[in-house]
Amino acid sequence: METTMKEKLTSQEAIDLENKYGAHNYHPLPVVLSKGKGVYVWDAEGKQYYDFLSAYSAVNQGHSHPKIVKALTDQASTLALTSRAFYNDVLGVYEKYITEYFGFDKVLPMNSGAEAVETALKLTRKWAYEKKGIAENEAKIIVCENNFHGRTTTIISFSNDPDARKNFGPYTPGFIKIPYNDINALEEALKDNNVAGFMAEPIQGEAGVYVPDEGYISEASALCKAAGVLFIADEVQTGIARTGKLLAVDHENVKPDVLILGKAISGGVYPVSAVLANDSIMEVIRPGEHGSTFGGNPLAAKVAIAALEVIKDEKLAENAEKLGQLFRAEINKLVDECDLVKLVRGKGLLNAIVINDSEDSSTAWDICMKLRDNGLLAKPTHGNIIRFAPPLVMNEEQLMDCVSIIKKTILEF
Ligand code: IF1
Repeated sequence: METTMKEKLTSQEAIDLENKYGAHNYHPLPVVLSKGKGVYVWDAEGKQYYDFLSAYSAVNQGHSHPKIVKALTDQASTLALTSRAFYNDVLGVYEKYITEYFGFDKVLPMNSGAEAVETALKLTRKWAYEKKGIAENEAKIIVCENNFHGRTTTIISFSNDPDARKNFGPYTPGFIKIPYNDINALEEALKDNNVAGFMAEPIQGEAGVYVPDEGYISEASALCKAAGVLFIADEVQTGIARTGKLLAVDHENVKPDVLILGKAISGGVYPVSAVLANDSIMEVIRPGEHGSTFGGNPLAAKVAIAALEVIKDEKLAENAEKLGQLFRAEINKLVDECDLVKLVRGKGLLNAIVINDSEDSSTAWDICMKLRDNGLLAKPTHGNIIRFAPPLVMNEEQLMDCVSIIKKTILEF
């Protein structure tokens, strides 16, 4: 079919275009979105849904938040991109703002979460050689099984998800995998003097919202400190108020040596990511040793300031904590009522339910299709787990409306 030039595509036309002209690197739920505002999205035919995925926690501030969009449009029509070949009058202001906001000496600005993870890995290795004295090319970084840190060749080199890894070799060496939430395994791995860092998600998102035992993060951080190893927290998904605190590590008052941020740092209107660390670590990177064309551009800087201001101004961490408690309490009633839902788990508004069916069953997908018909969008992570992560601007009435949609859908199943 010729590419339609008419104003509004139907959902089917949009799907057909993507199928024909786009790489098939995703299997989206069959719904075509064309508008978003706050907790709502609308499809191409104008049907309204609650967004219970928030673009994988990138839209914590709600879709198209007016203050963030204004920052985007104002800066875009002033100065969008200079590259770092020159200074600009916004980046330094942003760097001061974000380092004070999270309590670190310096920030290295990037664009995607994976780029920030790669930056943190390079920083840790360089720190190992130049500060810790590990022999060149011998540095090792400990990671957790069932991790998700992005999709670059190095990152998937330490993934144990066959879909993420298969036929993308040869793989980058220098990583040690240990079981998540197993402090003894970490203690054992830290005996290797060539270990430079330990990177972990404070809650494993993609693995199915695995919340580690109380104390795991603080004990891990303490073990790293004692071993002279950097603790690297990947808060790309759990950060920016999602779990009921500004950062998930704040639940245990842990300050990581290296903090990785992405997604909601921009409220979802522009790709922004960042790596924060203190001078003793960040100073190992010198001019010309790392960067990217768009890293730290004025547009990203302005958008990120606005997005982070919204988090504080609208007390979104507190709201996520309150609504998260309510959500899990309500869904636990459903767990008692029907055996299709095995359990609900999470922190703040990062939650997931485990469906009482085999990993390879289509039940979770089928439930998400019914949820879509009933006006709520969510998607399974692995197999039989459905992640529920609405924008943090949701109010109690909307949440209870969503709970009744979820209950109705599950009980109808
Ligand atoms: C996809 C998952 C979530 C992340 C953590 C780094 C990154 C991510 C903890 C990389 C990105 C995204 C990627 C997106 C779907 C989504 C996802 F399902 F893939 F795993 F959220 F759980 N660290 N997660 O969660 O950030 O480069 O994407 O900006 O690849 O399908 P990115």
